[in-house]
Amino acid sequence: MTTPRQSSLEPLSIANWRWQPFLDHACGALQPLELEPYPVAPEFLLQTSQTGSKSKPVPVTTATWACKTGKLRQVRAACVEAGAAASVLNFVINPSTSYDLPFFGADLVTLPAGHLLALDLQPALKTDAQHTEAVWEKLLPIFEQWQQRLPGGGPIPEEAQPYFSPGFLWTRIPLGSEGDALIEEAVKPAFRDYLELYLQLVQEAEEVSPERSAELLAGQKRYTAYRAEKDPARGMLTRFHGSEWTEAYIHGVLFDLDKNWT
Ligand code: DBV
Repeated sequence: MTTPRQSSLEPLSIANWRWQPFLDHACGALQPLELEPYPVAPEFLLQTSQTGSKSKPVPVTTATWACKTGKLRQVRAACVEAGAAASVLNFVINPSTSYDLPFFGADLVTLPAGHLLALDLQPALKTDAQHTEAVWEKLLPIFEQWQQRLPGGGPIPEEAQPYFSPGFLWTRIPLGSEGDALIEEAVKPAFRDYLELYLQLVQEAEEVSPERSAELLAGQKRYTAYRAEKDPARGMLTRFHGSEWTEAYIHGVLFDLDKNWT
């Protein structure tokens, strides 16, 4: 059961959802900032459905937690709980283009075949040293510390390269108690460290010129268009909630920069 919420900022709690402690941690870490609700239509705040077979239906919950601050255009968590079929926390922070900041991206995905886990501070302008150097210098030691504890995630598409940092933590972990322990002992602290560094960068960030802001906006638009076009969750969400709802969610909530960039 998930209690309906009036606003994206109200606490989100999904029963038996594997990634709840990660969302709780992120919401807690954001609390010191002045959080405002981010407008999200009711059908995207909470959507329920069923998957599985007619004789063995599995309830599905997809819910959104979101907010904004003076420096962060949109902070949003897409949360999916579908029992053994899927459990997902996709958490993205989109900074305002008035600040030279990367995106925070986390994709924590549990499917019947295992866990797929991605964490990164993703650049809007990957080949621009002014945008990346200070971030990568601080991120790489954190990345190295946790990466050595985790199996590699395998190849990622060549076309995705412009959107990753060298601190892209990407792992696949089998289901079961050993995997659970690895998530607790390495993925959870990595998530905390990446988010802590990100929030430190946000705190230190100072406003940039309108010219710089225009460059950042162009980079953010490329990134967002890529993520919306290639969203690996499209198939799953379409199966759960239909194509019309899914396209409106992807373009209108998850990757909405084109619609809501002011
Ligand atoms: N991914 C999203 C959103 C999701 C989501 C909004 C609402 O961007 C879930 C949910 N990711 C999701 C699911 C899968 C993946 C896979 C359900 C499994 C798809 C499947 O196997 O059916 C990282 N996520 C992946 C993959 C990568 C990432 C590389 C594998 C893609 C593939 O095999 O085709 N997503 C990618 C990434 C970030 C991210 C780098 C940012 C850190 O969020």
